[in-house]
Amino acid sequence: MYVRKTLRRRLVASAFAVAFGVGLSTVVADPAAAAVCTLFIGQQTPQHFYATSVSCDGVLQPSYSLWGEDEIFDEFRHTVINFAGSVPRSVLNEDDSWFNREDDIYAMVNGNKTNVIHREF
Ligand SMILES: [Ca+2]
Ligand SMILES: [Ca+2]
Ligand SMILES: [Ca+2]
Repeated sequence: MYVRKTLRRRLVASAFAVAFGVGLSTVVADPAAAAVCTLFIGQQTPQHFYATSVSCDGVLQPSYSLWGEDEIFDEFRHTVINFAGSVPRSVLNEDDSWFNREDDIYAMVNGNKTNVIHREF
């Protein structure tokens, strides 16, 4: 009785693992979910603006949101629409305390997170 129960549990577990494995590979195969997105931030202009842009799989994105990465909660900073990626320094200067001045900026686009740029803006 006990042996039979254990066997049944094992069968259920392995069936679940197979189903889960198939589910995972389906997600990975979906090109929309697996887009590789890259954030670019240019140099500061004399007016203290920075050009930002995001490309996913080589395609420039018209809109995305900019976030500051932090220890507990990441900070939402700005939404870019219509390729208007020029943002004032204050948007990117997400950490400005005496013990931490370095900023950690990434973008989100269609649920995809870009690289994080660590710089003092
Ligand atoms: Ca930060
Ligand atoms: Ca911050
Ligand atoms: Ca800063």
